Amino acid sequence: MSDKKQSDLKVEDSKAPLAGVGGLLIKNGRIITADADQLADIYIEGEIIKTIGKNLNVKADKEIDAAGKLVFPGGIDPHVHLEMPFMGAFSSDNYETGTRAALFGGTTMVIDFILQKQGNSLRSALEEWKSRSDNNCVGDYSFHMAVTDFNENTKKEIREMIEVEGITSFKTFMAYKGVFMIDDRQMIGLMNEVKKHGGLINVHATNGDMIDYLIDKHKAEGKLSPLYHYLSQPEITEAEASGRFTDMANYTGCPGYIVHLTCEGALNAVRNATRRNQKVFVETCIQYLILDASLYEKEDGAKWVMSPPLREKKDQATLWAGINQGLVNVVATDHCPFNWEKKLLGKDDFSKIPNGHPAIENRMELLYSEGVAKNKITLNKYVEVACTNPAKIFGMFPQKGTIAVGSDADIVIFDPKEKHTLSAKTHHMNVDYSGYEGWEVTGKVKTVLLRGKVAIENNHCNIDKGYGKFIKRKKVADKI
Ligand code: DUC
Ligand code: ZN
Ligand code: ZN
Repeated sequence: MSDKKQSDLKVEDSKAPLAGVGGLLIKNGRIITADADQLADIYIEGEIIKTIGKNLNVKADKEIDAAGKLVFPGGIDPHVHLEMPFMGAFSSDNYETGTRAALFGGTTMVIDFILQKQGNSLRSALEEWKSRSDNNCVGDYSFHMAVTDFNENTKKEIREMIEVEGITSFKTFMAYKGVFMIDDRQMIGLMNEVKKHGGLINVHATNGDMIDYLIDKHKAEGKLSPLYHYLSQPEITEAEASGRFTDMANYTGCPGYIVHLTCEGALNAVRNATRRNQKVFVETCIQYLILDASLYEKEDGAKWVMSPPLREKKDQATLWAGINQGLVNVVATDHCPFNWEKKLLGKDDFSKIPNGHPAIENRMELLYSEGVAKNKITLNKYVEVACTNPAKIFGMFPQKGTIAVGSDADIVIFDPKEKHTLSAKTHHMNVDYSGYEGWEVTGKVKTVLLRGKVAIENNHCNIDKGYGKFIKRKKVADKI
């Protein structure tokens, strides 16, 4: 263990006079941030971290002994879909069950997606989403705004979303034609407007026309099983769109963020773009790092039908390497659960299977177990991609995403040795299967604090819906 990197851990002198009274003290933990690793105590007053130091002299109301444990900033999952209307169903976790499950898994904040309806305003979409989320979240949350119809009216709403609502990132789809997809002309217009006001464009970067062609072809040939969902979205569809998106972002000078990047071809497109010193961030999701397309040949392959689909082992290797090269900046989930009954809507036709898979609760533990415990990434890198980079990229740092004096006391106490098994029988997500049933995991989230409150303790959630706060975000980071 290193004791020397301390750049964002401000550590007080242990012989200092009384550092606080009341409040909550976490003692003897091994505190990990994106760039530090330190044995120290954390003293919290109200919602905020007041002091960090060795052997703090504090008379606290409550003490938690974290000896032998890792202490991380609360996880931030910037890609979730809660209670989202999609493909004939609503995703099965609502704002209460989804944010609670997230907390059980060490994620204290999520960013969900509002979807504009084509022909309607961004404002009306925001109101619709607020009607489901207001006062219903257990954990903290924010929204990205998906622009599915960029026109003169939408254009006027961009500034207001950023300046007034604190919604600074705008999602675009290069696929799902007729529902969510915008064409390149709209993309360029939106990029210019978003850039002008200091925002960021998120993109689902796959070539919708190529995919629609392949779906129709497979269906005409009677190829209808979940395997053909995968075969309708080959790597080239993602590589092409990722390259086109980064070219358009470079041309307009707008910062970009590619969501759920899955494969070598797409990452190579970004690698090229970064040679132009362009600001383009990359997110992958936990499933693309650890699951592969062989699952589509199973009888229950619909469980893993998501877009983009799972890929090959060589793509997993590329993504792990991309994390270590600093090309992949974030590990999220694209949590979008549907109960098995809904997945069966596509039992005779893969194109009718609601796309999405549940992972909001599993991300932090799986990334630790498969990444850190198997020596693929360091502890600091783990915190960087799961907590700190999402906060920086989406304009919440250092309020969120780190353990530092003055930051929100969003903290995870983690036992790196405890082994357990993932199962739908024990998870807290509102979905009747697990994509990781029987998966043996090393490392367990034990205690979670959200803005100073002990939210999760002894496998119990102590806070109710309504505690979760909407976080207004600042303009996007210039660099991370
Ligand atoms: N992909 C999914 O799998 N689900 C929700 C939306 C998306 O793009
Ligand atoms: Zn997507
Ligand atoms: Zn998504």
